[in-house]
Amino acid sequence: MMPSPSLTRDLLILAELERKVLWLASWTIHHANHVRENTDGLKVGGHQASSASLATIMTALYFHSLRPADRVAVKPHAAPNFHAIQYLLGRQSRDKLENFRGYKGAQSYPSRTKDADDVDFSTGSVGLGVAQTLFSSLTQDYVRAHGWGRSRPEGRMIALLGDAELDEGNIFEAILEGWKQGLRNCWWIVDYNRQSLDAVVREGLWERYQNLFRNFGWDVVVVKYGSLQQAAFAEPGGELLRQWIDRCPNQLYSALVFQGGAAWRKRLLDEIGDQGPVMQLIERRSDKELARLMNNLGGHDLAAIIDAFDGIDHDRPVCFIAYTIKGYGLPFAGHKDNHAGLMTPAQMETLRAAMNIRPGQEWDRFEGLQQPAENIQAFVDRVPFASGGERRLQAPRVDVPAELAVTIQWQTSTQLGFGALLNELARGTTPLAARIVTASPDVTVSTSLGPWVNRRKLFAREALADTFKSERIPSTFSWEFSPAGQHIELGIAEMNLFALLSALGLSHAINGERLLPIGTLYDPFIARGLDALNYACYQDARFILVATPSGITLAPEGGAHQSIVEPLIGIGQDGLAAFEPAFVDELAVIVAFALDYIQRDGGGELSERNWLRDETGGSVYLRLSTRPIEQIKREMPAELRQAIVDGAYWLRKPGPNCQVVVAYTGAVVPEAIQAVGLMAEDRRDVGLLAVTSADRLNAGWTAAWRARERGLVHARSHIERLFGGLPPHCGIVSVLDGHPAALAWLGAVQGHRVRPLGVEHFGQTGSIAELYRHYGIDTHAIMAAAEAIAPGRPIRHLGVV
Ligand SMILES: Cc1ncc(C[n+]2csc(CCOP(=O)(O)OP(=O)(O)O)c2C)c(N)n1
Ligand SMILES: [Mg+2]
Repeated sequence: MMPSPSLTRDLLILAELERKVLWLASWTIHHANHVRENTDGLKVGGHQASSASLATIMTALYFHSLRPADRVAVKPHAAPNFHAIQYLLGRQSRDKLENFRGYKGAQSYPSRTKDADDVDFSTGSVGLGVAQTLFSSLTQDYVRAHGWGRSRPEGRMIALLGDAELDEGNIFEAILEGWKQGLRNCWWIVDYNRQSLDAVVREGLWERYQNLFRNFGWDVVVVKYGSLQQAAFAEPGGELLRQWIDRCPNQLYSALVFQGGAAWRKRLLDEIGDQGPVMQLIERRSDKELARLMNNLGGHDLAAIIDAFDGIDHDRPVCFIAYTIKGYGLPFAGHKDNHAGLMTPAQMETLRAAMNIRPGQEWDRFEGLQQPAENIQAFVDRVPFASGGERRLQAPRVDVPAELAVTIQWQTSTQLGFGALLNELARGTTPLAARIVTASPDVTVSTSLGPWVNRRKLFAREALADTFKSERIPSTFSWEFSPAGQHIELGIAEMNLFALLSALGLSHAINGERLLPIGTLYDPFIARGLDALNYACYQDARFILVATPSGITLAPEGGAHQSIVEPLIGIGQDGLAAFEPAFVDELAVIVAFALDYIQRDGGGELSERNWLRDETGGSVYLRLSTRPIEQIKREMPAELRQAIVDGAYWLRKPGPNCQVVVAYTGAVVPEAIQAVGLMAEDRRDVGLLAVTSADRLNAGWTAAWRARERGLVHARSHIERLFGGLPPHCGIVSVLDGHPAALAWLGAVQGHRVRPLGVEHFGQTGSIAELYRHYGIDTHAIMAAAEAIAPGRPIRHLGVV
């Protein structure tokens, strides 16, 4: 296809910009290694080869094809290109570029939270940013189907991905889910350089990908040959050249790219040079021209790429497989070891000369260009992508009442309580309920979301009736899909749940419409999607994660489903506030807090009350249980409410001569209460501490230390105030259905001895009583621990339980 005259004009400028992107990205990395002071003796990576591979495609995308509503996840190692492009667009500072990979400089991998140049989606852990675009597209559809955000045009969610990213399983889980959900407006552009970190990829992979994507309803566009190659194929003998290229193994092609023109000539003449006109085709070209021709793969040809992008006239998902050369335009192009390669100063000087850059003018936007600077600037000023103003959107906060209504059965579990709370919200007509969107990977009913879904329905762009209902077959659950539905049912892939929560949880910034996402899954399977959860937190997506059932308390449900490490994840995961309540009234307080907390975006100041980042907000993890527990009938004064949110309160306040404190979390509460009752006769002033959030309690404690070390001598955290009156000699027995380390630190708060009980091994099924006994978190274990840590007369009831 002949480009239009205006595109031909644009192509000249785009070619200049492409050179500029390649130069700036290469120089940025070089500068970090050879110019800026590097005190650590570490190589400041930067992946010049990996970045160069995408220079052409990214130039075409950002300076031609993207529209303001489009959102992009950039391959982690193409960060230098991204920063260079934003710099050329006037959206990145020279300062940040000069400080690439440095403290507060432009980030190694594009980061929504740490970069200042308008990153749409963070990337770094390969595969996750890619899936994120798919789920962002579903989120956009969800928002629009609910009648929100329609005044803005639909955006395309685009991933630029390395070919080896397709090795990550989460990509395939996402593709399958996308197919189920009717994915649209999603482009994945594969940088098909046929190299990963260590290796050159298998032959013919593109064909596998092509079949796979087509099977799931994607359009697949292979951009293999550049326009020089296409023109050469039309010359006499050209067809033979094309056939040779198609047959050439990846390794050999890469090796020849690295070796250059003379090597190409020798190889081509040896293999096809005796076949008439193709010899002339080769001989007509100098070594340099021949290398240029053979390097002119589709992914390095602006016209071919733009043609492919502009050729899409539908909203179905598209996978572009663009042939590229890793390290294109640089001395190590094609070399299989080039992933971490850095150009030497001498090589950089050669590149500088080729780019016409004078020493000292390396950062100049217009240095070395062949066209007048004002033409380039005028073009940049017209770039459609940059013409829409602020791309990071905002949405108002949705009001959350201080108290959520719920009817509490006298004996119930936190999981059922959660179902009842959502059911109550679903009955109302509040804006709060309207903005909630739930999701679950095939455990909707078994995590108690059923009543909510019955009322609020499942989401799909096309309505779909529940056949069981229309056939009048009795069923507890109505399974009706509609565009107004508020539950997204996923297949059993926890990675997808987290990727979806990450996308839903950024809707305020991406779509300008706030969603309050709640995802449910079984607690042990957090581990299945942990990297995606970490990724969601890293890019500051906001959601509530409800994990149930948990621990060994799920008893007969099966040893393989028991979770041990998750309370430590709750403590360790940045950006995630973890709670594990025992009673439903506590849960109601925590859910109300959580719905508000996930909407906060204030400054990073610590609250002087609990030394937590309560103004900044974050996401929330609720670890719940299926164990029915006798509830306490009580008032919920503001003070108790606050203590529950801060992480702990005295269920039984210790007296001045306290010998033992039992600190418990979650479903083991009956054992803790019983143990305290039974040892009351033999130990003085026993205290019972309900820990609703080991995470927040711990975070407040360490933050108060930091504040004191900065000179704020009066800083006191919540746990320090609670333990303030404890005599030094008392012992602490901590207990939870999870790893004991989650509460063991309590002993360090005031220097008390602590015996941490918890679960360190797993796998046995049985009744709760049998398992608590087996793993040592039952009443007996608590009392035995108390007797050992708080010596005194024998605890008489120890023999009874
Ligand atoms: C989950 C994960 N595992 C490993 C890595 C380390 N790593 C970074 S890039 C890379 C290979 C990338 O190859 P490809 O996607 O083809 O990109 P290219 O460098 O060829 O452009 C690996 C293994 C990572 N970033 N994330
Ligand atoms: Mg690759």
